[in-house]
Amino acid sequence: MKAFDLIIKNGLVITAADRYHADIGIKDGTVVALGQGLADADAEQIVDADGLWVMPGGIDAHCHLDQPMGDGAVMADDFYTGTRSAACGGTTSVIPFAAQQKGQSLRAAVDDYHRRSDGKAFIDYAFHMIVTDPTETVLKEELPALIDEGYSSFKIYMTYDDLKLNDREILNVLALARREGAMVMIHAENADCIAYLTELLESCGKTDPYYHAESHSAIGEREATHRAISLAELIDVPMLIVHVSGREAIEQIRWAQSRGLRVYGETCPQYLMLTAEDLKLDGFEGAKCVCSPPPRDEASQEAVWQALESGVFQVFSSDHAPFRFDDPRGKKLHGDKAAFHHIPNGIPGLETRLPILFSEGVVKERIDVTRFVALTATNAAKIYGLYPRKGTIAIGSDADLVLWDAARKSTVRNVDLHHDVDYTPYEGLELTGSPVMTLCRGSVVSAQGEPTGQAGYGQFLKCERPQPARPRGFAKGF
Ligand code: DUC
Ligand code: ZN
Ligand code: ZN
Repeated sequence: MKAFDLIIKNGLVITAADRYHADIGIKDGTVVALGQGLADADAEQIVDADGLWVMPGGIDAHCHLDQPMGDGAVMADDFYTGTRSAACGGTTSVIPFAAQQKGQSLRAAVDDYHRRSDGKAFIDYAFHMIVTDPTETVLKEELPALIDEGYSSFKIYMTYDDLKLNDREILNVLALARREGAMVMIHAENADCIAYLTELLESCGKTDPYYHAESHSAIGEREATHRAISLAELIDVPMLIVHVSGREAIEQIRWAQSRGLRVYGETCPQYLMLTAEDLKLDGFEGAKCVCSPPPRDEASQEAVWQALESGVFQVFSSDHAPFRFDDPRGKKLHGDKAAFHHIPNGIPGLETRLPILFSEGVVKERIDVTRFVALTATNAAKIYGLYPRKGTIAIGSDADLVLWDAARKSTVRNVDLHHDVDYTPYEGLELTGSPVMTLCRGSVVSAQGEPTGQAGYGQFLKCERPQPARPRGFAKGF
């Protein structure tokens, strides 16, 4: 028997810490050797990566697949099309959400999500939970048991009537997370600010998609971000603020971090590439860019770049929330003249996440490639308890790799993507750099931008209690 199933030869290996030329020896899906001049004769198969960059496969730590919506809208992507698309974009693990409906047990939500994912994924996956109903049973029994079983992160909401928690409920959930060592993600927008502005805009007849952006104000996002941070400080528990859209919220996170709080931040491609002006596209077309929080303005885009560069943000996710545009179960759920607040929220982005950050960030020299790796893979693995199995290239880690052509030019076209959404907000965007081959546990799941893997290959990943979820230890009495 040969020492390796596969050697990836001659590539430039890049991790969040280093870059060096090396061959990678893979056995049983795991990296077992890193060195120069590994012998061809020792491997069943050779891939020559000469001229290519070899990076950890992406981890998309925030995406929505086949998530039941409750209002009649249906997500365009399930685990089959979603993970296929992710693989073609260089991603090897995804962490979507098992969402609890109010009144539902969390266990039932997780079981349902396993049924939805079972046998469908091209790449590996874990679950975050969405906690909408933190009853005594959920807090005292279900969450501790589920965290033990490998669901060590959950998202809570400060807005949306069917999802939001009040401050007291948030405190209860944070205290539980502190006791159990789980990571809390929070959607920080002020629900009453949104409701007030929505009513005001509607009463003036301002109902076009663009007014979604006005109703979800940066001030409301800032207030909620500050409040979330304060609640986490009170309990002394780390927290990750998801999908941060711009300057105001960034200032709050930077302030928290400068005071030594374990507050982490995530942003997404839409906050770099889109502005509120994109919601003004002709007719109903602006609905294609309706997501929450909404894209802001150019100054905010710049602030997001600076926060990526300076380390305010640890995680760069897609927040892929896929709704078809021309579909009565998608963006046109309430017709093509629907008021902005009836448009399903979210945009696609699983496949374009890495290429956009690489092209706009690394090629344009806004961020260094090691930070690119940290933002797209390593930090998510650490923050969600998957490291070092995932998110790096090291002896003993899963052979989750993306071979990258740093010079290849391409243009984003929806027809070339592998999700099941009928548009991309980035149509026509010119990119430099793209994935040439993606391997999940040593198996090639996409090549030259096309899927080569198999549904059902992807495995469910149990997440450990993350190190970054540890409290600082100063709170008394909890
Ligand atoms: N929050 C998300 O995380 N995704 C889509 C819409 C939303 O409000
Ligand atoms: Zn959200
Ligand atoms: Zn989301």
